[in-house]
Amino acid sequence: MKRLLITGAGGNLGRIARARLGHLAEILRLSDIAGMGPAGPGEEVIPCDLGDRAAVADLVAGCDGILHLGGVSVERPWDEIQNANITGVYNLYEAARAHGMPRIFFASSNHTIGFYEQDQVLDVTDPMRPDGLYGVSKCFGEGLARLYHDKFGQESALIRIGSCFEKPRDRRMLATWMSPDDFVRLVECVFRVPMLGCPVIWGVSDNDEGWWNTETARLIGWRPQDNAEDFRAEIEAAAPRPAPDAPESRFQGGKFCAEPIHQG
Ligand code: NAI
Ligand code: 15L
Repeated sequence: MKRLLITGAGGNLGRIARARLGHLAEILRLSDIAGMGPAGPGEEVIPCDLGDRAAVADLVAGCDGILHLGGVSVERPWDEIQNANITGVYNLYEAARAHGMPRIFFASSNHTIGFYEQDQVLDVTDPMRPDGLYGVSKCFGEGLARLYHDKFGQESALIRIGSCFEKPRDRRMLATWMSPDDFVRLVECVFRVPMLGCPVIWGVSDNDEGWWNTETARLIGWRPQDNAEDFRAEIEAAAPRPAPDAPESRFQGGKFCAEPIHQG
């Protein structure tokens, strides 16, 4: 494609995408409210608050695909979540509708279902059980993406990311981890598959331990290859096992389930 927009380009996954996905487009258009440094060859750097409707419309104009990673990525006060993850996602989808409906990778989260217990295996069709305002905002994003698909034909991949870090950081992530390499391969599949539609896909590696039925990954030809089990000994040696009734042992969303409703 000619131009791929990466929102959240200054963040954890945005930096990985910038470094490793330049081959997907002639130009990477990088955007964030955080610092991104100067544009390199084949890059455009455009700071933009997702909550600014006119700026988001300009940002999306001329783009052939959108890797939407930008937004509040943890539990925070409502006003912050509302600006970036509610108004911001609406602004993005309206901008896409006005500018040729470029395909969207929507970074959803396991926190859409965080209150399921860890002994349950979920399908993407199971009812959402968000574990906080952040999780609710990702439920909203998935709902908006589906509305724009059903009403207008907008294609989106709704990727419920588990925990994407260089390595799993605790016992829960032995089940929720997605490696950066699998993330890169996932983004490639989303933008290369001829027909996408609007599937929900668990963003998780091929971990021995797992709570999610990952068969929808096959719809886009994505085969995760890494396995958090490789890090089990390291994780188990690093810290004692949490109590069985602690949120990180009990719920799929882990500690997010014990977060308060943060006030501004
Ligand atoms: P991050 O917090 O490192 O990056 C998000 C970026 O969005 C930040 O650079 C931030 O400045 C930017 N941002 C926040 N508010 C904004 C606004 N109003 N306008 C424009 N930009 C704004 O998060 P990370 O880890 O890179 O995650 C990327 C996406 O994937 C997020 O949407 C997150 O919710 C989602 N996700 C990530 C997971 C992970 O394990 N890394 C797990 C599940 C979901
Ligand atoms: C998320 O949705 C967050 O963005 C990320 O920072 C991690 O906390 C991840 O979920 C997780 O559940 O481990």
